[in-house]
Amino acid sequence: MRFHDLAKVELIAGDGGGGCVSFRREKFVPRGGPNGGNGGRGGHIFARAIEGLNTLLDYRYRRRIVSARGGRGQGKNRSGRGGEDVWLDLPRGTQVFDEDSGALLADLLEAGDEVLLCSGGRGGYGNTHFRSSTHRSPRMAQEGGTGEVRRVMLRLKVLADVGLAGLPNAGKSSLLRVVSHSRTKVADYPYTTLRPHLGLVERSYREAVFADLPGLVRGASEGVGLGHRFLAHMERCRVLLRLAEVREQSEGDLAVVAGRIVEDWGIVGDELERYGCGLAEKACLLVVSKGDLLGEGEAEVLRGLLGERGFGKVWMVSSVTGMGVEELVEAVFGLLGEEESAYG
Ligand SMILES: Nc1nc2c(ncn2[C@@H]2O[C@H](COP(=O)(O)OP(=O)(O)O)[C@@H](O)[C@H]2O)c(=O)[nH]1
Ligand SMILES: [Mg+2]
Repeated sequence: MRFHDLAKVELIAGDGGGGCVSFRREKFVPRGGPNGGNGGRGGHIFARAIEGLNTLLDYRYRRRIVSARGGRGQGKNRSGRGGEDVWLDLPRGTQVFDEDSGALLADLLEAGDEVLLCSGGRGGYGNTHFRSSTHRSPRMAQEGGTGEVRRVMLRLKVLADVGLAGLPNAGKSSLLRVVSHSRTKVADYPYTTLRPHLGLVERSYREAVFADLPGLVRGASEGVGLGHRFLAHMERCRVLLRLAEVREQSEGDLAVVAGRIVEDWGIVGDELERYGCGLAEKACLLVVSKGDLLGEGEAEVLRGLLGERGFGKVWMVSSVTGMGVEELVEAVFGLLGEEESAYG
């Protein structure tokens, strides 16, 4: 389920500082010329995508963001200080919409992508600016401009509808290949390292994007290997499939097979839980892969054994024979439908 992928924020850029009215005062110069400096510009408000953020949670609590005013101009032609700019740091994949018009202002895909959302007001001219041959002692200065105000909606795009989570060799890539027939329609996600493989899964009029995310290992949530990146990607999937394989080395002892499956699911589940960010609460299906390695009738026995251990609802599939694959896809579409109606 999507937890923190929407936030609304009001942005108020600082006003510009006013210009100054001032005249030189020097010995022997009875009436000096104007020397009022210009006001400083108000701070701008920018947004940028940075590495290492995964949610918009921060912006749920920062409803209003304000940048500083520009300083007033001063005598001796000193300009006012510029107001400091403010940067909104956002996760990659955040879209910024103007809340009132609904227009997409920016799609911040890569770390470093940035956009100016609100301009600070311009600084007002000091009276020096208004001097001319006919107007040698202007007593006027300009007010600073008003900073822009804008309400924006931030939305973190989901990476994929369905994420495949499992230890290396669990059969994730193979499953992605058999469920998706039209991979070419899905562009590679523009992340530089640890690129998830995406597959478009189409069944009659419905479609969903599945992501095969390599890199889950024990300790991933502590940042072992690329695990942390993997989990960050997972967070941006709506439904997870937790895969565990039927291991060939188990020599046909189904109790051992069941034990290993439960253990593998557990490792994956532990990492999801330790990572936090709502990963453990996401809609999740438990999948047993490589079901073709089971002999005649063994699938049912294994199902029974898993049931005894408290895993009553499992999907048994084979990417080799196609066993159980369509039932799994059906179940996934069912979950996605529920999730959509719950979150509008
Ligand atoms: N017998 C059998 N082998 C499979 C199945 N799915 C994957 N494999 C094999 O298991 C190994 C790992 O599969 P892969 O999809 O690359 O796993 P991943 O590391 O989770 O992506 C490969 O040698 C696959 O050929 C399956 O359904 N049945
Ligand atoms: Mg793989």
